[in-house]
Amino acid sequence: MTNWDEIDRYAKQWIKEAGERIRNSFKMELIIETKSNPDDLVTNIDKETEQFFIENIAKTFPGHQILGEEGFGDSIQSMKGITWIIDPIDGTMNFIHQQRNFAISVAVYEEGVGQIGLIYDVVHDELYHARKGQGAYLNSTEIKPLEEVPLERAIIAINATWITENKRIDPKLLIPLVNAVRGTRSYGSAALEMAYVVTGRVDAYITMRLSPWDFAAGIVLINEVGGVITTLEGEPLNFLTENSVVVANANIHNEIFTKFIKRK
Ligand code: 2AM
Ligand code: CA
Ligand code: CA
Ligand code: CA
Repeated sequence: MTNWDEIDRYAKQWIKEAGERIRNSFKMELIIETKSNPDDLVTNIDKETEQFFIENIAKTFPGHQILGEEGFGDSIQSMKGITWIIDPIDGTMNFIHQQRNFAISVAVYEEGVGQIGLIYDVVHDELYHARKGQGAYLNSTEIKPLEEVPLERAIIAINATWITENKRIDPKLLIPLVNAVRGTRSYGSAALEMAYVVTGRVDAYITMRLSPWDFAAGIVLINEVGGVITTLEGEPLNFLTENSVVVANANIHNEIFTKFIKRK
């Protein structure tokens, strides 16, 4: 039998330790490199943080597989068994330029089902955490289930990629949505934007292309408060590929699809 309490205890201990290390790194000079394009950034701290998790997990739970953004884990072919999914710094550009608006995202899945989701806002020392079926918490405070919000009072998090040409959606489809809602926001950290949907600070987050480490923890949290997460096609997310993501309060998710995207 899997001891989920033990895994949860270690996951929380390691994410706090990793956060402490990141806070201490603010005094040091960063080594910044680019990945797929000049705006796709990675630092030595992203890499060291991922390695910190991998060393601890491999030592403590040698049978678990690990998927991490920076590639120090396993190249996973399936979600069989227990899989840790780690984004050591989500919002690297913010980390470099602002020293805020970034998070560590850690999730643990069993046979493709999310059991533990942790998003740690390092600068604010705020840990969003959830276990499947046991509610979602911000530090020690339980997060209430999401209540229905009228579209005209909703705030949606959406980034500028939707105003440029893209393969997934005609950008014009979203203009009426932006007009209908109360406001839009863009924070530049998918994990934090999902945590904000979980806490009702925003009512939806729409983005064109995310990887499993960006949303794995967020899904566990959003499920615990009755939110809904799908691709722009209305399908469940796939953990072995990139995905478009629509995550929202249930009634807002439904309205986005029935009135604006019209694809579900
Ligand atoms: P990252 O900081 O871990 O790379 C920025 O709007 C958000 O999109 C961040 O959560 C960022 O995660 C994520 N993202 C996903 N794919 C990306 C890419 N190819 N380049 C930059 N950011 C990406
Ligand atoms: Ca990245
Ligand atoms: Ca990320
Ligand atoms: Ca990252």
